[in-house]
Amino acid sequence: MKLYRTRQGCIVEHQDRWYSAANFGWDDLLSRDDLAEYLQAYVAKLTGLELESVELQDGLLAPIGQQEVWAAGVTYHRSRDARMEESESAGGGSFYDRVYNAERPELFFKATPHRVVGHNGKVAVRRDANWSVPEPELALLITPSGKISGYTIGNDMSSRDIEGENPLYLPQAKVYDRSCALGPGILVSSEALPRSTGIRIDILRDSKPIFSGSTTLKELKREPATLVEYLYRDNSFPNGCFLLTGTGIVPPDSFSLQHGDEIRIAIDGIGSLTNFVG
Ligand code: DO4
Ligand code: MG
Repeated sequence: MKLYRTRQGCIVEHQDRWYSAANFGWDDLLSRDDLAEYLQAYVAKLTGLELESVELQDGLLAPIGQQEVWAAGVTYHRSRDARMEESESAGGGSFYDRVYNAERPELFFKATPHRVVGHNGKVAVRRDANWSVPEPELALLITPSGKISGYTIGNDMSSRDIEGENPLYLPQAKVYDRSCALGPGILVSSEALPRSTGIRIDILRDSKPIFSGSTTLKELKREPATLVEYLYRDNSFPNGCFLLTGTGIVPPDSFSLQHGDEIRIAIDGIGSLTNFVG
């Protein structure tokens, strides 16, 4: 079952059928621990009343209301390696390795809702950065009580030169207007995703592929539930939150995003998120 936030209100997709749930508030739905069961009971009552046609492309919004977005870092070996290289001259040779192996994960604040764009929206690169990359990540939807109730696709846009210059610059490398994309919708499920779940990115410049990469959740070093447990320690989220789980795909060092680039991120079972740099 998938849940979309649209200009016409919430829309539920279940077994290839589409149902309007326009009478529900987004934040109320996202706060429910029983979201999957609740929506299933809702659509069961609506049999025969599904939408005739759904024009999602035009009306689709980022699947976020009042939630904060947080992110985990250095949860894949590939990210650890890339970070150690980019921060070598700042003495980063050891601290990324140490956090990769430590019990406590790296967790950082990523975005407030107004910094997030949805499917087909424009993500930004900082004007004072000269090495910018997208980070394709599985995003968890977590309820106020700390339950994982769904999944979406996240793009943790990052300025590698700023982050590499000094680790204390991480918030500037990560948090700015349109630095985060989420969508297209939410896969509503409290089941863990299979480890074989694939994550793929394709970046196109002038409609031609310039970088592609893929990984699977087998490479994710931390359990999503453990990341959530650390995030919720002495921290409350009245409307729930999204947690990006880290990137396992890093383009070569020669690559930096340019205005007009198209970024496509796909995660098995969830869908495909497209954004443009602008
Ligand atoms: O440690 C810096 C950020 C790491 C990150 O965003 C990632 O691994 O995805
Ligand atoms: Mg990241």
